[in-house]
Amino acid sequence: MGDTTQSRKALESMKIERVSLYHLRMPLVAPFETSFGRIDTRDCILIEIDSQGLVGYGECVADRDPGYSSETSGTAWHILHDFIIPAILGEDVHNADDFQSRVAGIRGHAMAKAGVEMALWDLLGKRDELSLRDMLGGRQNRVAVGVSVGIQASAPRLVEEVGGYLQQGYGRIKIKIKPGRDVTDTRLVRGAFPNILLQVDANSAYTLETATELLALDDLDLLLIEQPLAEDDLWDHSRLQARVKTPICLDESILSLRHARQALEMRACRVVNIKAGRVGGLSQAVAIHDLCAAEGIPVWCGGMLETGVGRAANLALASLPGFTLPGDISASERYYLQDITQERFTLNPDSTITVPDKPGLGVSIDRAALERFCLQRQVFDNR
Ligand code: NPQ
Ligand code: MG
Repeated sequence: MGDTTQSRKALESMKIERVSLYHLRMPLVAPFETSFGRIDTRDCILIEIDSQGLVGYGECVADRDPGYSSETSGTAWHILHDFIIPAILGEDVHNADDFQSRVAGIRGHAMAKAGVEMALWDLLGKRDELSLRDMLGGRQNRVAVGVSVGIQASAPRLVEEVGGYLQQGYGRIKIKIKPGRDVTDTRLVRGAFPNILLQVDANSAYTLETATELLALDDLDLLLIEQPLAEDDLWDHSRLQARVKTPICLDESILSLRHARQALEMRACRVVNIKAGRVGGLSQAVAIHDLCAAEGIPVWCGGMLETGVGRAANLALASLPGFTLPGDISASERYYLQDITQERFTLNPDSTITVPDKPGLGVSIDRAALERFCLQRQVFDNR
């Protein structure tokens, strides 16, 4: 009986009647600096899909500049406008897999695809009255989280900043590093807070040669060293991992399930950061989670300074059982004074955030905030 219901739902149609794009620019509460640059506003594209009386939302996490990734809000707009939306508008899209097969001929542009896939999950959940957590196979009601701390003006200033987040209740700290601002900064933080869960993220700022500087981090009891080398450099990560006992975690390098498998096979990392945007959607993110779980590799949910929409999706994803390390999913106030969701996410005293349990993503849009942050809007109508 259960199987019959499942297959009926899987084949139920979901006609894509209208897609609306909103290019948003969100002011941050404070500038955020990484090895690739400093921002004080965050761009994204909100995708709204109307289908049979329901509305689903998804967030494309590409930023204005190609710093973290080669995708930008501009490339995503182009690919959505010219290729992805024409591939689905007016069509019956059954589920995430059906969507992925319809866009399989569009090479790359993972973040653009992931934003649409998220909106489809939101619609499917609203139609079937299931939360995204339940659809993905999540188990927990609350997920462990940490905070990502940007590069500060000085190392003492960084210690102060970290102290502030510990005060707020964050149980895991990640600090951004770059050449010249790595070992000294990290050592000072470790000295000030000997017992905290601490990790670093270089966002690809080193080469195998310059990474010799980072060998000194091995004595600082870090949870992991995230993405020291280039995105397209799995091999040198494996050479570096052989030289350090601290686990290397790959972020930018893991662009697909295949990359994940090959990274594990060549021992390029011992931990994997999963971001649905980077890998082309929540379905790929779950597949990478499943592979890592089978291989005994811990994973955690990365963050892209998401609005409440993407944050809700991250919480659902991070509730899967293999997400055993705290995610980069902070409270809304870490990044935004005003968000575009009615819901604001707050930190529980045990450094967790509660996973939404309403249908789909479980969030509703604050239309006034959406209008306020919207730079450009376009509607694609098939009715
Ligand atoms: C990371 N995120 O883990 C990313 C990097 C990052 C929370 O550290 C705009 C768009 C700004 C994407 C800043 C965190 C960004 C961004 C940082 C991604 O590597
Ligand atoms: Mg990272």
